[in-house]
Amino acid sequence: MSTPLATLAETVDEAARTATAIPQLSIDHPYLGVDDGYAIQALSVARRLARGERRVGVKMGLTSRAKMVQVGVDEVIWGRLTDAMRVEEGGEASFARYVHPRVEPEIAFLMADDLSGNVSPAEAMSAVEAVAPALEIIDSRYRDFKFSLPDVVADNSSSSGFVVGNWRDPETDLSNLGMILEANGRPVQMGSSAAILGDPVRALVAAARMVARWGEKLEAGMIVLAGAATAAHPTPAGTHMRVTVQDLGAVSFTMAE
Ligand code: OOG
Ligand code: MG
Repeated sequence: MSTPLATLAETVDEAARTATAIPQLSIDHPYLGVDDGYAIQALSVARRLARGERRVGVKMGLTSRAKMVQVGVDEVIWGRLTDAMRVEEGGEASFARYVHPRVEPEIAFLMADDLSGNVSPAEAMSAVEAVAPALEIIDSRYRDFKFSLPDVVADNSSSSGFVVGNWRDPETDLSNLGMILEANGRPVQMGSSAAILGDPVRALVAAARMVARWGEKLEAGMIVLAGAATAAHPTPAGTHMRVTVQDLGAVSFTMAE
């Protein structure tokens, strides 16, 4: 008999809550599919909300070739962001809260209007209030940061923190902006926003479509992360991380003890 999805949701949620690495769910439960992964994710985030966290957005993942290659999964995925994951711009995150955190250079959208289902890039952009440079802190709860597609989806697509810089006019052309990720002042990844599905706006279009499949929408006021333009960088305690995005500016934080 297969383990109830709610039990698996408790397993990944506890792993995240206590920053403890666990074996991939797919090892003991090889029958799990991607839809099971999304069902487990919804149940595990519901546990966070029941503890008082507030839903604030959506993160897209594996929207660039570099990311797909880094983790060996080649499908676009999404996850749910809560207020507890937000790190203040220029502030500190606590290393103790993570298993093996990595940081990624991203672009964030702030929604002005609800958006859901099949939309064109122009329709998607007309629902955007503002855009900003962003950093995502990802942290797989699985040992050695190794997982299958259903595993990573169940683990809320490795969501664990995000930092958003100053919001800018959404008229900014996002299609080919240089992005530099620095660790303690040293450039560690360089790329272009074009690496994000050819244009980060396509990540927003994909987000609207993918959440609709699970009866959700991108709601006015929500933040949507487009996914990393480059591979993620391992971030031990004592690392100051910063991304500079051409035309959008910089955003940074420090990974403290
Ligand atoms: C999955 C999450 C990927 C992105 O921006 O591509 C992601 C992972 O790499 O653990 O957030
Ligand atoms: Mg990301």
